[in-house]
Amino acid sequence: KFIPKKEDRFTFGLWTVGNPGRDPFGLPVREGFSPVEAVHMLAELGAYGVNFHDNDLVPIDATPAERDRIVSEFRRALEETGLKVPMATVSLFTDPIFKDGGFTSNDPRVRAYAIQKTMQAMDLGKEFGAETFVLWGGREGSEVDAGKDAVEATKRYREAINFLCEYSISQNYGYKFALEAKPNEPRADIYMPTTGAMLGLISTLDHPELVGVNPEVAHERMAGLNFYHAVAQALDAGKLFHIDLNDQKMGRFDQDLRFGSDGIKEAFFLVKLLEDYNYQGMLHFDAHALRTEDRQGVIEFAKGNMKTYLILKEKVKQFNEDKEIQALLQEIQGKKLDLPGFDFKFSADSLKALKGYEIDRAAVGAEGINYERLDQLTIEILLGVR
Ligand code: GCO
Ligand code: MN
Ligand code: MN
Ligand code: MN
Repeated sequence: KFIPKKEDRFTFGLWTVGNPGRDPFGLPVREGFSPVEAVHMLAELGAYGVNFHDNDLVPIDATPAERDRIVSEFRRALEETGLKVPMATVSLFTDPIFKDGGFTSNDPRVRAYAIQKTMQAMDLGKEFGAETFVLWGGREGSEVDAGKDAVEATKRYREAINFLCEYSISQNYGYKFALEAKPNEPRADIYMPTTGAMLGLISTLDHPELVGVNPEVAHERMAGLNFYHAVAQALDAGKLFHIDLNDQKMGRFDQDLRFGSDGIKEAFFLVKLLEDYNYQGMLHFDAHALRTEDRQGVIEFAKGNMKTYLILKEKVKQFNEDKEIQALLQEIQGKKLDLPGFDFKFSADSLKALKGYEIDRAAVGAEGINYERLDQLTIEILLGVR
């Protein structure tokens, strides 16, 4: 039970299980899984695929011959295991040239290189059949607002994404782009810090239909926001192209914890949202094992992410089938309005009916809503006593 299968569409970044446990204060504590090792390990655990930044696979200074060798070894591992590469992305944050951003840098030389590097990462992703291209602008931000005009930065961001959409069209790549917001880290303040801000940017693009979002649990929570709500808005907009699952305590540094390891209730409602609304995209874990772990710990970490998702999925089923909960929900959500002609859409009839509406304000205001009982039942499901 709770054994992951390909149909569950679980994916991991090469950078997640490849993480050697380095942090700003300390050296690596383990050897991360190399790309080929990661493919074999994840396939054995029942994952569907792996995703990568260009430089997770091919080092930035690789010669063409090295690139070819790496690509062919990686391809062989994928063929041997049947693992897929559904998503590709680009590192516009590691190399010193990006210290003040890529697409939004003040320096046009850097901006041009960032776009060129992204095109090459798109080419690389396509060699492995990637369909989604994630753009995370980790360095697109500032510490010194005097130095960069934020309106200009927004324009440059748009210009770069427009260019990349045209490139994808010109090459017949058919990519869907997924923009990933984060409020801070590594910059003090990152532009377009929330999923909602990204949705706003998308509506100003030349090809909004090609671009959606890649929300991440940790990123919304670092900002103290409700991730479930952010994902709901993206779903409603038809823009949930990808999702980064992990966990995070609010107000901390970027922790990248195992999915469901901290905010179990919010994780439950997230899984409920994805399952109830039949999200068909990849379930991507963007997290890494604690720095206390060796390679066996990394395997435990990888298994744990998937298992917790599957357990929560079962809890969702239980919640949806629970008679008492459903009766309560019927009571809470099934209220009737007795106002013929009014349907919440503006029309002459609707308007006329609404103008004549009389409500017993005091009585409705005094009705209890029963959320305490509902929430307690939810907790009892999560704690396994129902
Ligand atoms: C982070 C981000 C990254 C991105 C990745 C994909 O906090 O570092 O979540 O892991 O998801 O770069 O573009
Ligand atoms: Mn992150
Ligand atoms: Mn991170
Ligand atoms: Mn991420």
